[in-house]
Amino acid sequence: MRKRILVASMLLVFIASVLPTVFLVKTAKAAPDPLLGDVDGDGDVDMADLSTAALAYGSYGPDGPNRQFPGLPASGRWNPQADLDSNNFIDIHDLLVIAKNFGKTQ
Ligand SMILES: [Ca+2]
Ligand SMILES: [Ca+2]
Repeated sequence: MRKRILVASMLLVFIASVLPTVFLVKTAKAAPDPLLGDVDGDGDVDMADLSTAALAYGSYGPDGPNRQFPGLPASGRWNPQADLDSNNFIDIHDLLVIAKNFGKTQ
């Protein structure tokens, strides 16, 4: 009889220790993937994103591993959020990312 009580007690302790972990795993939400083309980060791809990227069109970032113009500082209109392909330059490829995802929301 004592052995059954001991086993039941150990089982209860085990369940009590595991239950919060199971609850946390079920309720935890993974962070959503970033929405490609969402330049301003508001959860959709719309004209605001396109106009922000268009204002930065032709600008380039500071020297970096993907630099386009070695030795030059970032141009005045440089907006790293609009550099959607991370090549340190805002060009048609960045606008195409927005066009492909235009209208999408998270
Ligand atoms: Ca947006
Ligand atoms: Ca780019």
